[in-house]
Amino acid sequence: MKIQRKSIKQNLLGILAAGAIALGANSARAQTPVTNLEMTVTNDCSIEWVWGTNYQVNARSSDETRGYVGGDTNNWIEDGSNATVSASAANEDYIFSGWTGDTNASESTLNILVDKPYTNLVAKFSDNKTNGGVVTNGVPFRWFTQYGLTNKTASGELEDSDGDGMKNWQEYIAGTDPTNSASYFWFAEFVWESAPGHNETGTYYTTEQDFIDYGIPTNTQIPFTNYVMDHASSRLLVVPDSLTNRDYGVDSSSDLVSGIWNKETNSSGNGGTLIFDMIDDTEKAKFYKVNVKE
Ligand SMILES: [Ca+2]
Repeated sequence: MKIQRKSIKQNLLGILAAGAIALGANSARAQTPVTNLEMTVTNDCSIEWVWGTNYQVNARSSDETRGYVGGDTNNWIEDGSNATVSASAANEDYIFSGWTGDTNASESTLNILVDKPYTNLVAKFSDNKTNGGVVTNGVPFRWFTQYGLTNKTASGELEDSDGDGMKNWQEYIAGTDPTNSASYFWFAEFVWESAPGHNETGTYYTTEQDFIDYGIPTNTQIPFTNYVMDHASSRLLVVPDSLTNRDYGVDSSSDLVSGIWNKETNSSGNGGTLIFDMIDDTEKAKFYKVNVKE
């Protein structure tokens, strides 16, 4: 007979017999569960069923691509006994970052005195970006791995692996490919001049002569589908391939000599073409820069 709830179960440890002349090895409390007891009863006697409590211990990884758990997980542990559960990162790209659920312990190996069920031990793992303990520009190791770059160090962050002028850490922030010299962070400026009050809707294609040169490839065209140009002098700053997990901003200056830049606007990326409409900008001489941050 076994009594079991979801994470607690009672196991029959043995049977005690007293006052009887009990025969056989099962006549006293057994160390292991006993399912049969044969007695020859010759006078008054009593028997006692002895039960032990077991609790379930179960640990899991918050992300099995980043790390795993081992030890006494997915086990039944006797009440009052110790269980050991450990967490390990899957590879050098990740590090163990603590437990959540039944405990908030920070050590990767847990020694638990089991006096209740532990069914929600969740190991957390985060990006390894410490470069041997030194945090520099915060590039995750997995990003180097993604692009086949093996120098996962501070010097690797500062390299320009594809020779496009952007350092690898800058390409990580911008979400560009550090191994493709045609992939780098850039933006375009498009100025639409029309009569005051003019309002047009349509698809606009910019060509290189519309741009101030920010390193835009020749003959690149960017479509603005159904974009309303409703100002006499609309000025659009365009980030072609924005990322949803990055923030973009525009700073401006009227004087490059002073080096003073003022924040104009900012926006989260939308996963596609991000357009900053500097619609109220009437200054003729103005300089812009677009920035991106994680
Ligand atoms: Ca580069």
